[in-house]
Amino acid sequence: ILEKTQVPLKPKTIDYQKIYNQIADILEDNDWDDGSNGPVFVRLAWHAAGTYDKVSKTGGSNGATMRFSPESDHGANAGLKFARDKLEPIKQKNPEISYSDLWSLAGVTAIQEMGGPTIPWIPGRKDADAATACSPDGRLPDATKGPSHIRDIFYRMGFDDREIVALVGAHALGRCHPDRSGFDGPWTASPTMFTNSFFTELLGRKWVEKKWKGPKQYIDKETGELMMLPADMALMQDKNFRPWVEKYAKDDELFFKDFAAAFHKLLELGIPRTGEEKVYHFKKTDESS
Ligand code: CCH
Repeated sequence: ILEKTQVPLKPKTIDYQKIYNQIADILEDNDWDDGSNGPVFVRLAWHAAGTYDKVSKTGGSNGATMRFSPESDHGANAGLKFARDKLEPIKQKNPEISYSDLWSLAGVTAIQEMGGPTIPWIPGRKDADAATACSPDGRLPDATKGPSHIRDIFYRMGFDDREIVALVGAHALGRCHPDRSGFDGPWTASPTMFTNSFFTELLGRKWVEKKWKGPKQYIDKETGELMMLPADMALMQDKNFRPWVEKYAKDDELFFKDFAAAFHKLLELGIPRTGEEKVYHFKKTDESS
């Protein structure tokens, strides 16, 4: 017979929309890049999750292992400490949310608030308490490489060609920093707005190799102000990727729908689920009345 004292306490429900709103409040930042912390939050959520390996079932956003060395020092994660530090006050205000949920929620918030699609989101990630759970280096894509490398990396996570192209459409946002990746410049003229412009720019401009001492990258011939990585160009050059680039350039609704599904899938990689969990659809702050 189960005594009353043995009945497990109902876990405290967390108001995730409230935390979403708090993250939305710290996105605008006039001292940062193009005036928004959004792009670097998206990159944090992606690099936390994109270490997943479907065969060994290791890596992924569960654990928030990027807090620890060596994962925090992996070359691919250069600059993401800024993002983690900017989210720390939100963690202090809401100690009940795990870092791993907070980082993935920050990615969702940033995409939605910058005008992107609603991303269904599920909480429940648990933080690891030691560096032993860190993902090995080399699991995130190398921007200097071509289609076969991109496929190796994303197939390992469980994505197909269509999902890969949709996900890289996030490069509508943000920019490359010489002191982080070594590359330089934004992909689009509106780096704080989530649109399909990564695809329209990729197809619509003439891209030439940038003449400089830095790593190989492309700039647009006309203005020299926009950039593409070799890995971005690969999407246009590969015969199975390219049809998706063309579809998403023409049809932003299709892009939004596919991106939302693929980004949700990315954030779920490696998280134990029963299928009974509540799925959240957050209200954007400009429509919360
Ligand atoms: Fe990315 N990305 N990314 N990326 N990325 C960089 C910046 C951002 C690659 C390389 C780079 C995705 C896929 C890929 C963002 C989101 C996503 C940078 C510059 C490199 C290099 C970093 C710097 O210097 O600060 C490569 C290669 C691939 C795939 O092959 C995916 C998937 C996503 C999300 C869904 C965002 C956002 C940024 C801008 C960050 C910022 O700080 O502005």
